[in-house]
Amino acid sequence: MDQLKATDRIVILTGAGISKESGLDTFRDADGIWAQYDLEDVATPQGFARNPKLVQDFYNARRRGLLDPDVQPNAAHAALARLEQTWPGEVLLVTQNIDDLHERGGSANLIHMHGELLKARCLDTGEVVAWHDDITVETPSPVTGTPGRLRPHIVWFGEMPLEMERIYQALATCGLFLSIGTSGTVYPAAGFVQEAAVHGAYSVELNMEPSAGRGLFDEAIHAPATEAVPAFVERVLARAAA
Ligand code: BJW
Repeated sequence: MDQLKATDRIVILTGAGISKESGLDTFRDADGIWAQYDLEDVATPQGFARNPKLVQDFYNARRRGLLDPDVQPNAAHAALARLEQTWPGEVLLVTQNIDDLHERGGSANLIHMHGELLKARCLDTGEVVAWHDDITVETPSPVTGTPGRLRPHIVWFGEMPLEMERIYQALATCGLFLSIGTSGTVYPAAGFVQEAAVHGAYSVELNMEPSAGRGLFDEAIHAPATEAVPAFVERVLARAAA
């Protein structure tokens, strides 16, 4: 990391592991979401077409979980907001998470590449609206008034993640790439480290355990996010002061 300059852009990819200590489940840990649900049923367009009620109920439960007052941003979310606010160069946070804990933690320059749980999308117009309530198979779209034409604003398997052009532009021009709390198994996010590295970025993984892409990073720190991220952010900010 010795080459990192204070004017360099930093790109950070986060995954479910960063929100685990806030009380939200990851996907692929032993107690994770995919141990309870078949992803083909709840996270694909085909699953939604087969059984919309099952999919709406799955996201209704997760939306209610996110809105639980006990679920709050943790020290890792706060540290990334401090980095964005203090680092002289640009800090772009790209999250795979559909929760809003980064925003609540104070981050502003943020892309939700897999969508947002507190938004819904009209199936007829594509319009995206803020949404905090349950959605049933009869809920009218607030855009057209047609019942049953509203889906969670989530990117499912086989669908194109959001804002990819902006993400790849940032990856091609960053000096530091961080990957935090993600297993590195879902593409295209799992390939971001190679994209950044090929353009000369220094890359660091911060995760509880070695990810699928561990060998692709220049450095790895394996510890809970609430410990590893604040300490690493202080290390980066020390470079701005140097
Ligand atoms: C801690 C911790 C603590 C725990 N501190 N750490 C074959 C090869 C390559 C690609 C493909 C392929 N076949 C299909 C594909 C493409 C497919 C894909 O990647 N599949 C793979 C499974 C193989 N990808 C897609 O379809 C994507 N779209 C796409 O590629 O578009 C192009 C295209 C379009 C059209 C046609 C064809 C191509 C879309 C992917 C959508 C992902 N959606 C989900 C669900 C929706 C959101 C939701 O419901 O929440 O997004 S899946 C799920 O996985 C979710 C997550 O965002 C995503 C990543 O998971 P994440 O965040 O990494 O969580 P975990 O649980 O896996 O890992 C957590 C980590 O944290 C662990 O390592 C823990 O150790 C750690 N941890 N506690 C720090 N306290």
